[in-house]
Amino acid sequence: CLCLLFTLCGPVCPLYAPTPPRSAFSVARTSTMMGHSSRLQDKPPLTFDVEYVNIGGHFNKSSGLFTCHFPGAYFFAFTVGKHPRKAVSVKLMTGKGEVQAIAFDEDTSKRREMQSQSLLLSLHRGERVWLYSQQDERYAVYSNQGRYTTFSGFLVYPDPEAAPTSQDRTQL
Ligand SMILES: [Ca+2]
Repeated sequence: CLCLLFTLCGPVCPLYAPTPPRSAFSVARTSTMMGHSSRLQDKPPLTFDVEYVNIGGHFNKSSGLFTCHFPGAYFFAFTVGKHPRKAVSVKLMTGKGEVQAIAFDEDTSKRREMQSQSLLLSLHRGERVWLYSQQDERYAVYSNQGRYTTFSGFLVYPDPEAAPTSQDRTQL
């Protein structure tokens, strides 16, 4: 009987351990995205078509948006391909369009190359994270079935208030 077990071991009983927050994604693109100049001021997210992992379902590959469900410290990493004769400029964006980091290569040679970036970010609930590729004809993100372009992120440490407090556990 669980009631008896709980009486015996109380809140330290492993049967009553709360499920830790889980949030992790890893996605790839299998096609190139060419930049296009636009008079619009919007900065559309880079989208993806391959999903390796999407634990919690917090990343939407069609929209390119990650939405934080558990406040805490998150690790993000992305690698982008440079298209022949184009430059590459991809920014990691949060919130209302704040730039957090950039992967950049101004080289417009015919070479294909790759650039990457990684960082930890402290996110609040509902905050969004996405990649923005410079919308200009001089820029492109290269990829193909070899999956040059990937984006990954995961929760490292949830904020203390996101986890049940010892008081919450006592009330179980
Ligand atoms: Ca280069």
